[in-house]
Amino acid sequence: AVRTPLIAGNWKMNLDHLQAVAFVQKLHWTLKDAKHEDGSVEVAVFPPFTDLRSVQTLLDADKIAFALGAQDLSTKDAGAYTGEISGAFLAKLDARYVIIGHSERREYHNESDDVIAAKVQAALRHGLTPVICVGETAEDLEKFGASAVPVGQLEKALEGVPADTEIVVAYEPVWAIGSGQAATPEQAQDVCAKLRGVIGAAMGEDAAARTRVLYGGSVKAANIASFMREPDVDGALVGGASLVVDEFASIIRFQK
Ligand code: G2H
Repeated sequence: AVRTPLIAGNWKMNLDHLQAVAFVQKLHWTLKDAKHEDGSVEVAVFPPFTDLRSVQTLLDADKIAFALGAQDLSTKDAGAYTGEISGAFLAKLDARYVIIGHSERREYHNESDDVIAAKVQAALRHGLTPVICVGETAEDLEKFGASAVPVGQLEKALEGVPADTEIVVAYEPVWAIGSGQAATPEQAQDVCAKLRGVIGAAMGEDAAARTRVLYGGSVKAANIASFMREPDVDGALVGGASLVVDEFASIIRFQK
């Protein structure tokens, strides 16, 4: 199956709405005539909630071919849930994607596999494509090896997800996040292939063949090509390097 590579910029809690608009404009101009324009690479940005409206307005007004995503959503659709953001709100702002189960949510907000599975269902109710993040900590790696924890996390997240659903999976080893110490391409390939196996078991072989599995964790311009050469790595979820226009543009322009 031919899978369009996805380069996704997870801004985390960076760039206020004015900075966000300036950043997206600059990235767009830096990438003029780049291959995302012809659809051979998909680019997505994941700003903080408070930036979504301004970024969406800019993408729409200037016909910029970046997809928009949010970094989280509520398990609930509406109601007395102070501080929560509904998938319905995100869908109305033309968000196409939503990150679910990022290790920072799992760690700092105690998100369990059950909460993450409920968020996946919430995203699907509103037509959003979940970007489901899984990955092992350094301690898990030592105790169980690289794949057991992410495989278990993905099995839980995919419970009850119909075969024809569009999802994206991101393998982000926690020890590689923001550390400057990326996984090796071989490590990423090994776990991404196993995660594709989980998708196959949960949703069938067609879904496994068409679903994009990303690598994330200290991706930068200097290492993107080595990951993209691996057969089961279909793109990257980029944190720190997605905040620097030239660096992120170079990642988008990767050559295998
Ligand atoms: C992993 C990644 C983006 P960074 O969290 O989701 O961040 O590229 O800064 O390691």
